[in-house]
Amino acid sequence: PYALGADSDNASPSFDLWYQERHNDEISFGLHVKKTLHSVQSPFQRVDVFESTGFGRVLTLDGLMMCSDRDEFVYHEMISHVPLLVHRKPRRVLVIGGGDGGTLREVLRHDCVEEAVLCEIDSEVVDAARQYFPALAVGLNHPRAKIHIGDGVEFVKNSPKGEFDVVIVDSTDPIGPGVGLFSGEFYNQVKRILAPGGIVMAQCESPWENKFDLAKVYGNLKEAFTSVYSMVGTIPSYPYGYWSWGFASDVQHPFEKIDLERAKAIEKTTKYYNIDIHRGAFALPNFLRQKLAHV
Ligand code: AAT
Repeated sequence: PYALGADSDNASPSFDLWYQERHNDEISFGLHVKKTLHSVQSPFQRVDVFESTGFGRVLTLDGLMMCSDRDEFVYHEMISHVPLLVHRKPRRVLVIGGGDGGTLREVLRHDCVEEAVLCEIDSEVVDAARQYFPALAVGLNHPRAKIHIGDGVEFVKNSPKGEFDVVIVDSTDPIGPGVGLFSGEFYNQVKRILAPGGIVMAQCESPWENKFDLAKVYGNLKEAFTSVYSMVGTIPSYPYGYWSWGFASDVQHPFEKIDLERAKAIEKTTKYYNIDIHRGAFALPNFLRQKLAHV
């Protein structure tokens, strides 16, 4: 009848503990917390895991939502399958960030990928995923995955020219350790380590967030690559529920030549991605077209 306490299995959402992500000084998103599971301060950020009644287990970094059991599939499928199904034959893939393992899990569904290298700055994220997110950590434990703990900016700078077919920037927001992963200088280095025909796919925040300069980040991508496209998708637990990613390449169009044979096999295993979604994800509303008009 009364509040049972946040650690109780049948906690009532009317009472107890709530998590709130403050997107800015005006807008926030909240979840009822069933149980807090983990909280550590790493040298880079605060890492928390909790069980929510609405979205299952949740990973936050410095209090910001990174992934939830319920909707992580949208982000991880789109950031991975779109570039991998446009590239003719992706053999070597680099994931920067993504320490939860979700992107690796999707990348390694592609049998043509011989090795997927992950460069995550914070080992505490990898450890938390292994302990609390077994469905994501399958990617980290995959025999064709190679985990490197270090700064993605340095890793890219030190990688040989033409080393990767696809680079996926699965990074945090452009604050804290993630800042360098949105700069033009970084994207130029990414271009250097891509083999001919290479593609970069980068997490690019919500088009609704006016405090984040989307045109600047897409502009930085455009400094390095001849064709840059914005892709959008719906992720309920991320700010505004509406997300964008940047697809950049010197030669590839993001959906005119999808490898349909491989895509048909992949779409049998996915919960969000399918060939229609792939094509439709590049259809942008006018307010976003306008934001990117000068890119
Ligand atoms: N897979 C979806 C979750 C993320 S996590 C992004 C990861 O990038 C984090 O684990 C963070 O530690 C790592 N990271 C941040 N900066 C660097 C860096 N310089 N080098 C390598 N890894 C880094 C993405 C969330 C999307 C944003 C949601 N608001």
